[in-house]
Amino acid sequence: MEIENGYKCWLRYKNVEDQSVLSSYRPFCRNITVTKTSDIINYALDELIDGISSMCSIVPTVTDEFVEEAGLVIGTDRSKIIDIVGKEAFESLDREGYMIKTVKSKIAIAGKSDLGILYGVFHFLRILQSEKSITNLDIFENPQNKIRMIDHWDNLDGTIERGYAGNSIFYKDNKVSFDQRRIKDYARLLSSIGINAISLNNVNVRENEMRLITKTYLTDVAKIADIFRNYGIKIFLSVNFASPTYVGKLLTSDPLDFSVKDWWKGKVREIYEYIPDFGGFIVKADSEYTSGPFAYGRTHADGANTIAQALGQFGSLLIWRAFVYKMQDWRDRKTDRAKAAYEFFKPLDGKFLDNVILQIKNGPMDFQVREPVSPLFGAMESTNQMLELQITQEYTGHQIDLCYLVPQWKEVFDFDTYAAGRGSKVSNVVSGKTFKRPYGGVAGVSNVGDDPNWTGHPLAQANLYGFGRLAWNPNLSSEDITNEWTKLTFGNNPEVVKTISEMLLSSWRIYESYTSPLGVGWMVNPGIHYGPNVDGYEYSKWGTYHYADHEGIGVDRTKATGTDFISQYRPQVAEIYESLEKCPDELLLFFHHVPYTHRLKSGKTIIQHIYDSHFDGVEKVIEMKEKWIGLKDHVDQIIFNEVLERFELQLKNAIEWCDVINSYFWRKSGIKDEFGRKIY
Ligand code: GCV
Repeated sequence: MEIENGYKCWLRYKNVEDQSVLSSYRPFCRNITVTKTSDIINYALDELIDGISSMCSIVPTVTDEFVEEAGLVIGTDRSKIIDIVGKEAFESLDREGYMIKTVKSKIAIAGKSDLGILYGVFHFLRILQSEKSITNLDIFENPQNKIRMIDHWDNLDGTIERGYAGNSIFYKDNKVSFDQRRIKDYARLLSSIGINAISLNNVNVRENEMRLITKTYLTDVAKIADIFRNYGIKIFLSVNFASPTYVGKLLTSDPLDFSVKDWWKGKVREIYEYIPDFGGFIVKADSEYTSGPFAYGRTHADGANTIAQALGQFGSLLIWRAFVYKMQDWRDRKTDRAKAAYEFFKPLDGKFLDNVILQIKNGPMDFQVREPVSPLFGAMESTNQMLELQITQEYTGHQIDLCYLVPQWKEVFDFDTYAAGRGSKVSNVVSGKTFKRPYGGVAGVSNVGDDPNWTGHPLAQANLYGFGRLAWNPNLSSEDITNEWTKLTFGNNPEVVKTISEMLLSSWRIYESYTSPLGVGWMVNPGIHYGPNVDGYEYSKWGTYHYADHEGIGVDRTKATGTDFISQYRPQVAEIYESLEKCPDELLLFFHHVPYTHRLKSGKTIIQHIYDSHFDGVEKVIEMKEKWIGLKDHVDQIIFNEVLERFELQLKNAIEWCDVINSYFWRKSGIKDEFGRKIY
């Protein structure tokens, strides 16, 4: 028997166990008619044949002619397919959309493009893996976001910034170095969840990585692009704003200098000789010591537009990050880092070229366990926007602690910005719908490395899966995505599916409960961002403070008495956050400085909430661990052991957090725990 170590993730294609389901599948799966060929369709066909052979133990025959017998029909353009799925519906498919429809003894998988077929095939295989009925399929899918992207923070030396699953799968020893099969499997995994873009290197583009856009490296980068192309995934590269100086040896990188403009144009032309469908660049400028337009007295629009113009020659895109803020003095109580992105970018609305997309992190600070949604969403009516999420668990447990982020991301997508009246959800703003923008989408910072199971913690695969599914359709529910992933990965045993799904769905709140309380954030060990250190960032330059003293805690960001960050939101939202009564408990300390005796909506005081939630978090981790132990006979051994090991580490971490946080606040406040539990 093959030993499962997690490498196949959700594409395991295990035998269909239910015999009646199996016999209903076989007639449909015996023949495949494919009406068109292309590289992408051939890869889709390979996947379909592999999947069917392995799940249904039959090898389908493939023809390019319509046959009378039952079977699958896949293709884009021929009238017979359109007859099956219906002309009207077919016409309303987008370029990447697809339909799957059962009509009598045939199932058609139809799309307007090869890519639609590929996505349709993966969807069909998902149905078989979940052992659902296929006798009456009527599926119509268009992606909600044009760009569905994975951002790697990989460095050429093979390390990964904020990587928790081994080294890079693309680079080693300052060379492009990869295992073809592995990259192909990665492309399959990504394409199966609808990802269509990937950025191959860290947004912190240091000296070595600057050379990725030179001849020395482009031949190899092009080889990676060749693999991803077959799965409909375009390659992007992060570039340093000062490349004209460092790479081009120009005297300046001033974006308004003609030699600089020409340099970018020439560079883009050169890249296109290697990668004819190159997606574009990502730029992190003037942020955390990276170079940028400020050095030349220029705005971010000046900076972005020069590079975008060069990319525009080929219709490709510039993704410009809004994560811009300045270092500060902790004594300065007026400056508020949360305000920075809005202050820099809002005045530039309407000044960016049409192929520039502003990539905005979900929160105004930095991927904390809990923070509000960035007010920049919805503030830039005339600018393309993209949401940036962090799949890799920098502040959320390093892929040691279980922290399934889909519920957090759902809250972000569903957040109402009120930018164009009620119902202007972040999902609609970033898809381009709200302001009718040509481009938009979602990017996730990758959690993948060269660990045999890709993500280190086997259950962290669910974050990658969930990210892709939400990028395709942010309206999917957390529960549906979670059940789906669990079934594809662990099979259809209802007890197993229930236990693992519940574990995943509760894990973010559990992680939140034993780490920093009520949205205050940042009580982590500086640099590594794992484990408790309440004052680790309190007297630093990073703008990340909690202001705890003997009376109270929290950052006053109100208009009335604080930094007035709250005014960056539309009035309907600002009014809620400004009010102590209306502000949601879980964000209270992000927006308000309150005494420890302040009562939350839950009826508890702040201090008692801190004690209770931390003790409770530890209990919950113990429960999760026990539940996992209960699955021993139903989960592959390697995976079982790896998860168990991590639960043991998570428990240690939770206890450490609980004891450090509770002791700190007991010592600061002098207020006892109502239940007299052990605090140090
Ligand atoms: C790539 C945070 C992380 C950095 C990261 C940065 C960013 O500050 O700690 O490692 O740098 O975000 O998103 O640019």
